[in-house]
Amino acid sequence: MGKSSTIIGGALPNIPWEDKPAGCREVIWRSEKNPIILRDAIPSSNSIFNSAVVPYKGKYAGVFRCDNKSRLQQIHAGFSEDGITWKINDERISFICDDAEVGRFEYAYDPRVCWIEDRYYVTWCNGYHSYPTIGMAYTYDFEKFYQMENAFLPFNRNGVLFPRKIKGKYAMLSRPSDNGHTPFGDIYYSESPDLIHWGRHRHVMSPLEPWERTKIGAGPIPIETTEGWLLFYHGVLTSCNGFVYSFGAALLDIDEPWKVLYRTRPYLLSPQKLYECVGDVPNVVFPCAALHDAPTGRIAIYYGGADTVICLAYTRVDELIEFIKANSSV
Ligand code: BMA
Repeated sequence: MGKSSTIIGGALPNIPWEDKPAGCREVIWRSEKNPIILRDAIPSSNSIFNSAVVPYKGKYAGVFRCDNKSRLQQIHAGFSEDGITWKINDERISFICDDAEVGRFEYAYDPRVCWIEDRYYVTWCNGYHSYPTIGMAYTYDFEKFYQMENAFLPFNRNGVLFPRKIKGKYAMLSRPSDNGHTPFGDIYYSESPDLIHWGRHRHVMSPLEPWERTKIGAGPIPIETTEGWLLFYHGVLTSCNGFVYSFGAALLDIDEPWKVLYRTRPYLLSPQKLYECVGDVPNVVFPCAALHDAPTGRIAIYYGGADTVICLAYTRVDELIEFIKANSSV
């Protein structure tokens, strides 16, 4: 066997964790506590799913997709001692923005949160003149959020920042799309000197295997490892009964992340449990965040189930990377 792979990053000793159940043959296993956040966790919500959590002051904070009872898509801040039991604000995030044209709220969904240098950045799918694009904001405390320029023109979704500059530039993955349920979609890479102006766009990857044949999109913030950037991404199959959302993983080159080194031929997790198969949109697992503990290689993945609830799954970096390499389609 080769050298074991490790995460490049800090320690998170209080990461949510459950050991792999005896007899489990999968490289990723679900929490016994799933779903960890129910659809009605706050009084105003129809559903809470596809959300992002990060370590914050020795505890956890997050930005949650809470569709309200008029089915408006909104994002809310939340806090947790342990990453499992959450207190989510009942009011949506009210962004501070000095440009009324950018700050005009229409809808917001599928947030990601990324610590870069000295603050947390939030990216999300942001309604701009009725069309989806990548909204951006930063916060220091999850109380005040300062809205920045939209990163791209419509139509775009699944904007995911890298946690550090790459060759002196900030970097983001995104998925150009359309105004509907988008029956296509590749992942692209863009860079920026200032997190405002984005360019030097590069193609990263297209759908390949049957489970992801319709479209793919980046999930959690990529995790830096000794083997490259570890990216979890969702892939969509169009069945005779509609879309099926699963997720897999890829390893991207550290300095030129548009170069895919390996990616999983089989999915890592597909909708199979009741809370993934039954809900407002059946048959969806949609990861938006992953916590990691470098010294032990433990990874906790947060994903939405059936566009209704939030779930947790676990893996270990060395086992996962060995699996990706041994089961790669590139
Ligand atoms: C996508 C996004 C996701 C959602 C998925 C399945 O287009 O809207 O938020 O989980 O569809 O409905």
